[in-house]
Amino acid sequence: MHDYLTRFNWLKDNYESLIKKNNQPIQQLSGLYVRYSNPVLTAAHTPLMWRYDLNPATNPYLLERFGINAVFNAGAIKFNGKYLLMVRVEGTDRKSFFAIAESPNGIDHFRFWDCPVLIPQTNIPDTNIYDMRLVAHEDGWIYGIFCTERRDPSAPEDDQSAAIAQCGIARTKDLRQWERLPDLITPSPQQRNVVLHPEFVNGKYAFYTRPQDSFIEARKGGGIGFGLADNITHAVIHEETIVDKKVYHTIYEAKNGAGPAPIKTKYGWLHLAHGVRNTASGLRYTLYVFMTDLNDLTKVIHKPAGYFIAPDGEERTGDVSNVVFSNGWILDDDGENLLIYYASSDTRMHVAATSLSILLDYVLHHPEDGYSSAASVQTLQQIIDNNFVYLNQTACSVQHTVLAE
Ligand code: M1P
Repeated sequence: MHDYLTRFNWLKDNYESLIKKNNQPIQQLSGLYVRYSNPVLTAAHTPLMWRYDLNPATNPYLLERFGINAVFNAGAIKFNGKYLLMVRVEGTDRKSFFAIAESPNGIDHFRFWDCPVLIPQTNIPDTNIYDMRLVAHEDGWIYGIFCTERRDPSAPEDDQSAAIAQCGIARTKDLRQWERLPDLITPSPQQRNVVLHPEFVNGKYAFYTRPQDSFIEARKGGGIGFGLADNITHAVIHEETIVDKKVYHTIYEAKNGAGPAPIKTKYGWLHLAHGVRNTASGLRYTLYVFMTDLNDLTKVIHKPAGYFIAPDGEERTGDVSNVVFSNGWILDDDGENLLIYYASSDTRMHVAATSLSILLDYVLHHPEDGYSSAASVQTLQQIIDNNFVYLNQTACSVQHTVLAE
């Protein structure tokens, strides 16, 4: 009993000091956002009540009875004045489930609600559910759009990894009781990273999709798609239009996917997405930003070149290394402060803080990709020339010409 109590107090003290840790901003060279010194959520943030049977009669050694492997890819929403993350919690058994953690300021002191979220099943039970996008739709519901994964029924017995990913839909008014709706039906054999648009479009529900032919690779599919469904209780998309496609030798050459639901601004809809490229050490996931037209949601009108957030420092390593992934952001009530929640390497959650003004400046003014080295040099030279002019000196390119003569 003495050992039990010592261990219990040690666990409790460690847990409380982790939750109470203050997060410090870290300025970034880019000026686009600030990172924070600590992840906002890790596996160690999950309540002791989940991981341990606290009864010394049945767990005298106070061993973990339920292992949590990782906490990542969270949907986000501000609700009743609190910043909520609906997190993908992954057990050591590899199954994911959803749980909500709450913070008073969105930056630190996130604490999980007592119980995980129970998402009802459809008549084809999910094997694994993950990556929820929380969307407050103008119809008055809060939707949870997530990935549901089941074993591919056509796979031979010796293939135990072939899976089919589809889009699950649940809705709630209070984030506690969830109603499950039938899965989204689309022309694509696999769907992941589906996001509901927050407004009706021509009286219909609009979705961003990611058509793909196989479970991991986009192959002939890929790109961020867009489609309309007549209703949400039996959501069917008959036609997917590609809004933002894969492109050779970019950060989204292998595949890409929508992040959180886009934010409406006076210039257009602001999107955060992830792009995936191939490297010798495997896939690299980074985040990028683009804007679509207010009247034509399938038209990209601004798209800065390259990534907005890439894995940095400890973010680079984890269960699936070299990955940043985001499916949640919160634009605060002032319409200006913007918190971007992103996971690193399928392991932990972080926050990056910025403002809508900065993000708009970025999306409107950061140079676009010219899709070649020569075009990049031209873009760079233009910036240098402008700087020389601004600094009241002869433009660099002119100097070069003069020197060469
Ligand atoms: O492992 C990296 C990510 O891989 C998937 O994303 P995508 O479908 O774009 O490849 C998802 O499983 C995601 O959860 C995961 O973080």
